[in-house]
Order: sequence, then structure tokens, then C-alpha cells
Amino acid sequence: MSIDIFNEISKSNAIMDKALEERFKTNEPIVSILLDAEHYSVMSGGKRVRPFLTLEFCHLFGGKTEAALPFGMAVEVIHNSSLIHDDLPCMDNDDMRRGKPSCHIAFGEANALLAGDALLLYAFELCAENKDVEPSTALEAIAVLAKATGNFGMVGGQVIDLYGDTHTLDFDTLIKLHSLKTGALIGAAVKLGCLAAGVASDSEEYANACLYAKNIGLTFQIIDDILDARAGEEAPEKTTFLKFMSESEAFEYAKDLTDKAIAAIKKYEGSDVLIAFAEYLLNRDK
Ligand code: GRG
Repeated sequence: MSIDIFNEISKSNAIMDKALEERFKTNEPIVSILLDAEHYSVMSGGKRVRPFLTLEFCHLFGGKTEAALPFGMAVEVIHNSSLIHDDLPCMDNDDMRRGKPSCHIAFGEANALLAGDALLLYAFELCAENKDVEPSTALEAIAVLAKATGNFGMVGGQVIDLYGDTHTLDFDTLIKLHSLKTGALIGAAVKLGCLAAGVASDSEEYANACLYAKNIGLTFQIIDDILDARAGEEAPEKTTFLKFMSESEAFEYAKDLTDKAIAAIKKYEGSDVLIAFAEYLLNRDK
């Protein structure tokens, strides 16, 4: 039976949206502006790629949705915290995000900075308080998430990205940039799904899941570069994949990575959803 991946994504997003929606309500006066800014960003129509991976890898390896849900939320709130910070004037200085004014335009720069900070911390609270996994698993998830986010993860990748504003990057550095800035959090989403299902981090299943994550993570970025170029949104100072190859070569490169991702997991029963998801990421148009 063929998979309707859009239906699978919308089912997962409905679960995630419901779980996140209530989290940013408060009767606390004054502080409510902070939670409003968080809610504004988290509930503004993101694709929810990362929590989809967390839920699906948990299901693939026989785990329950409840165990994966707080971990998926954690990855999604970190992702949103990074987008808030990324849009700030000191970073990419973007006034718009997902077709709406960026958080700092809607709530002011200081509130946006603080909303990003609070979301980042909230992710670790969610992991620590996940009652549907063993405490040792929650601890492992926290470590995975912190590593994927910090110096040698997303933040490190952002530093290479900023360096790239004034320097030409070679191909290996471009790969490193994206592996850290985007790939590390996608990897964490997959790893947390495995951990929620009780998969050991030294197992073959975990290693294959990581291989899938690595290859779809890079595919995700190559397709982003292609879509930006088509929309005329390529920043001239940035080194992109299209500085090294034509659009069709870049697509073939991404297709090859997608094949590798699929090969890593196809032997597992029930992997058809994740196979369809890898193909969706390759062929997406937004
Ligand atoms: C908050 C710890 C912390 C760090 C901030 C600014 C920064 C450091 C890092 C930048 C990270 C960043 C913006 C990476 C780009 C990731 C990316 C490909 C974003 C787009 O992801 P989609 O398409 O977005 O999944 P949606 O809108 O669908 O959620």
C-alpha cells in the first residue's frame, strides 16, 4: 500500500500542535508578553519536520507516542528558539518569518531575545519531565539535545555561517556548516525518537537511524538552496551548494543522499513512512 505522506505529516502535526498549544498560556501578568512571543513563534505554521522524525522513529522501533511526544516538542521548541534568534538584527536581520512579521518585529528585540532563551530552556524541562521514559533515558536525551545545540552543533554551525558572510567557504566547510547548523538538530530529533522507544545508543538500529538523519539533513539543506535560488532569495554573500554545482547536479547529489538514507532503514518493518518522508523532503517545493 502506498503511503500518503501528507496525511501522515498532518496527523503528526495535529498531535504536536495540540500538545504545544496549551503550553504558552498564563494568567501571570507582565510575563505574559514573553509567553505570547513564544506562542506566536511556535504556533506560526512551521512544517514540524523534526518532531515528525521523533514520533516516527519511536514508532518504527516499537515505542509509544506518549514517550516520544515531550522529546519531539523539545526539539521543535529549540528549532523555534533558533529561528527567533536567527531573525534578530545582529544575525540575519529578517523582518519576516513564515509569511508573518518576525518575533522581534511583533514583540520587540529584547522580548524576542528572551523568548528564544526561554524556549531553549523549556526544551530541557520537557525532556527532564518526560515521565514515559526511564530517568536514565531522559538524561541521555538531554545530553544528546545539548550537544546537538551547542558549540559543536547548531550554534557552532551558525558561527561558521557568520564567518561565511565575509569569507568564501570551501566545499568541505560548507558541508560542515550544514551538518552542524541544520543536521545536528535533525539528528537529535531522530536519536530522541530511538531513545523514546528504548533503543540503545550503541545499537545497530541507532547507528542506522543516525545514517538516515545525516543523509536527509544534508538533502534538506541542498533543497533549501535550490528553492531559495528559484525564488531569487539567494543571499549574494553566502556560499551555497549552487556555487559548486548546477541546480540539476545539486538535485542529483541530494537524490543520491536520499537513496543512502533509505538504504539505512529499509530493512525495518514499518519503515515505509520514513522512506516516503525522505522522498517528500527531496521533492518538496517549500
Ligand atoms: C537559540 C541555542 C540557540 C541558538 C541560536 C541563530 C542560531 C543560534 C542558529 C541558527 C540556526 C538556524 C536558523 C538554522 C537553520 C535551520 C533551518 C533549515 C530552518 C528552516 O527549517 P524548516 O524549513 O522551518 O524546518 P519551519 O518554518 O518549517 O519550521
